[in-house]
Amino acid sequence: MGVNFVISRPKTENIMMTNRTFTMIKPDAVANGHIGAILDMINAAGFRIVAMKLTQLSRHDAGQFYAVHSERPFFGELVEYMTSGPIVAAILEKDNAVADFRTLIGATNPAEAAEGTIRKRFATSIAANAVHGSDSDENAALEGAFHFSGREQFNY
Ligand code: IDP
Ligand code: MG
Repeated sequence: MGVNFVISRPKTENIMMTNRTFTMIKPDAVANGHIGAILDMINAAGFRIVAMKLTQLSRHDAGQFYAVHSERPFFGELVEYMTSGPIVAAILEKDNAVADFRTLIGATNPAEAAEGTIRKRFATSIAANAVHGSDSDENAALEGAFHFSGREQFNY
């Protein structure tokens, strides 16, 4: 009566999880050779990497990803910058992931970022601020799904 062929999938897509956030290591930090140091800080803070890739945003991608900022005066600069070179996109897992990751990265403006944060250490300006971190569980799910299929997200 036919064959039941079932692929075991690591995760169901589009389920909002409170223990996941989405990050990008931005073009300045990649170009300056800081991928390894930033991933070390992420691991040391207790986050597990459940999806990751080196990629580059097209202007269309960046416009979509940052659509919420399209009316802001810095939008053009932001799209230019975010498309200027490769980025590392990743989904991270930890209890309270969104809030804890925002604490780890520090304030948007590196001049205001706390000591010991990723932006304090690696950001070069308010635009080139080394890393992205989702601001809510809903956006974490949307941003993760923007970059990764369900099959690219792991549980381990
Ligand atoms: P966030 O990344 O800390 O959440 P947002 O306000 O969401 O900060 O802004 C998104 C990104 O836009 C920032 O990370 C930064 O790269 C860029 N950005 C924010 N404010 C400015 C600005 O005043 N000038 C230039 N770029 C900015
Ligand atoms: Mg934001």
